[in-house]
Amino acid sequence: MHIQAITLFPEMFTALTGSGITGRAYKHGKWQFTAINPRQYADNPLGYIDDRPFGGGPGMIMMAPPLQSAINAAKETCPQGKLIYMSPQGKPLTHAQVANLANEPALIVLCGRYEGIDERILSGNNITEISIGDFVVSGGELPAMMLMDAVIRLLPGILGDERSAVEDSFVNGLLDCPHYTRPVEFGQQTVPDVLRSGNHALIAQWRLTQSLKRTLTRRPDLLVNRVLTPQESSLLQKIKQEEREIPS
Ligand code: 9D3
Repeated sequence: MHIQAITLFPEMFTALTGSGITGRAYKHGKWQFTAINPRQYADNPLGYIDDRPFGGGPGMIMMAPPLQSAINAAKETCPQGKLIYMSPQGKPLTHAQVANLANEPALIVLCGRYEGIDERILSGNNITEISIGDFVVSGGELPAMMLMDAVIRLLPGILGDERSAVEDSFVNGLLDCPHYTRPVEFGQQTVPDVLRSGNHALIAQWRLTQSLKRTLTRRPDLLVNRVLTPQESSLLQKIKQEEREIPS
């Protein structure tokens, strides 16, 4: 997959090309990255690409002409690239959407700064607007990098253990269970006996129960839209029963 970022801060993306799983995959040629800086298409010698908003108000707006030139250049390199604008006005990113994006041959990710971009870039191009959640960050670069990281780890041959992608939280719609490793005793806290019992059916049931409990208390919204298996339903019933018997 080829990802092109349109950004005033190309150097930020070295976090993805240089480190961790995404960095190793990049070195192995599993994905390609190029950055286009709209500043190179500025029509003035000082390289300004922003201007004051019509109608007044605080902050600056990224101008349409240099952004359109950058988009055109990106399309030239990646004609089949899906165009994405990281934006607080977009639909919040979901794992299902990440999985769909992982099937694209190329992505062109536009990162905004200042108060945003001239609306005519959005109306004049086929652009998908994507947010990363209901909180404010300073620009589109970190959101773009989060999207890219999520997509890249789903590309074929990236994760060492292919199972970890399948068993992720959100992939199965429940939060993950607690995990433990050595040592068995850590201060006053010990590893739950069941995990050292060697009884794999019992371990699987314990893990599923923990996942259901956590999802019920921390993210009940996830359970609303999820179809439960008969085993999950009966475990959940038991959990709710216990809650009524021992009120916290
Ligand atoms: C006062 C209006 N604000 C819009 C919600 C101004 C504003 C805040 C932050 C304008 C741009 C930004 C920069 N944010 C992004 O570019 C961004 C973002 C975000 O702030 N939150 C969640 N997802 C995203 S994707 C891009």
